[in-house]
Amino acid sequence: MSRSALITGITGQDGSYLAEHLLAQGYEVHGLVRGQNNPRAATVSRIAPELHLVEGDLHDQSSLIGVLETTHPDEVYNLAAISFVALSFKQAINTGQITGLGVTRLLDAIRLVNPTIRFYQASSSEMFGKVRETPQNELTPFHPRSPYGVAKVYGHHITVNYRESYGMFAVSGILFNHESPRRGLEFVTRKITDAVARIKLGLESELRLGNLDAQRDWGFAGDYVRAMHLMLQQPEPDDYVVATGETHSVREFLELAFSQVGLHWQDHVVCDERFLRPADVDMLVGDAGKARRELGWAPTVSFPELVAMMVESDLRTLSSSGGLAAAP
Ligand code: NAP
Ligand code: G4F
Repeated sequence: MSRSALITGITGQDGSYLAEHLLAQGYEVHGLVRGQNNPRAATVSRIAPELHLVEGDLHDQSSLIGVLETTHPDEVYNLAAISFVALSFKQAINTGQITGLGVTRLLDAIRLVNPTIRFYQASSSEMFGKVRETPQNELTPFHPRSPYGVAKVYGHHITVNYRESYGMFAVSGILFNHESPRRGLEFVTRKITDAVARIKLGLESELRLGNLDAQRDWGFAGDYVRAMHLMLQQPEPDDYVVATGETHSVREFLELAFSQVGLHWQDHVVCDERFLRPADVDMLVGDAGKARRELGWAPTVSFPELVAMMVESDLRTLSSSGGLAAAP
């Protein structure tokens, strides 16, 4: 019999890649969609037509219980969150409710309906924040720098707590930044590649950004969803860092993205303090040694390949839509 999975956050970047990956492995896949007419549901259904969409919201625990009772998943992947760090400063309480407490609502629903379900929590390198050591691994202490990071630390600890308290197969994947042509336009990588394509096509002339010195460990989202699945196939539940082990600045990303279309970023980028954060994470770089050894996981897409993939995709999409399209 085929295995069954429930993915929250199905309309986000990772949701669609994970759905494709699990469907290719023969899973029956259910995706949780919130809202009465979520416009992003149609996009993910187009990407993964065999996906079953179900209604629910991390704010509403009875909706989660209902979904677990009707879909009977063997595995639950909790990808839903307010995931944009800048927004979390403006909506700190909402972020705590969804990105933090939402994890408990889902874990507790699983405990009540079927505690043998295997659970994946989408934890984040933002938990390391003001880093205590470099590179960061599973034992590095947390020092979050945003309401988002604080909420993710809560989500991480409650996942470990349900594992230790109730013997549940609950794991926390501490993933570093991962990007793709499906990345939301609010995140810096996609904001840059979309702008590069618009400027190249003559649709716009400038790009306004905040902190160009920030350094991130950027990988490809398609690689990272494989690690999520592998974590739930292990004999024992455990937590893993997933990262490339390389770090690059926003400035380096700009350099590569603009030069790919024969432009100089210095001619187009304007620093705008509206995009600075009350506190930022200066530098992240992960040590994914444990994931390599125990999961056999390794990234397949290099930093230059990732930038090229995203620029090419935005150029293609905008060229074919006359400058109207946002998501490929
Ligand atoms: P994303 O594109 O921002 O997607 C977030 C998803 O959460 C969307 O599908 C959104 O649905 C859903 N959601 C928000 N509030 C909800 C609620 N109240 N109830 C149900 N669903 C809700 O995020 P992503 O990049 O795919 O990341 C997936 C997860 O990994 C997130 O938890 C993120 O924090 C975490 N993470 C991401 C990265 C990264 O670099 N991408 C790194 C580490 C950890 P709507 O369509 O309804 O808005
Ligand atoms: O692309 P970002 O918004 O991603 P950030 O803050 O690193 O968070 C992402 O990765 C986390 C994993 O570490 C996830 F948990 C989280 O959900 C999300 O997916 O910003 C990256 C850097 C920051 O330092 C930011 O200050 O880019 C800097 N930046 C400079 N100008 C900008 C901009 N970021 C955005 N979004 N927009 C700008 O104009």
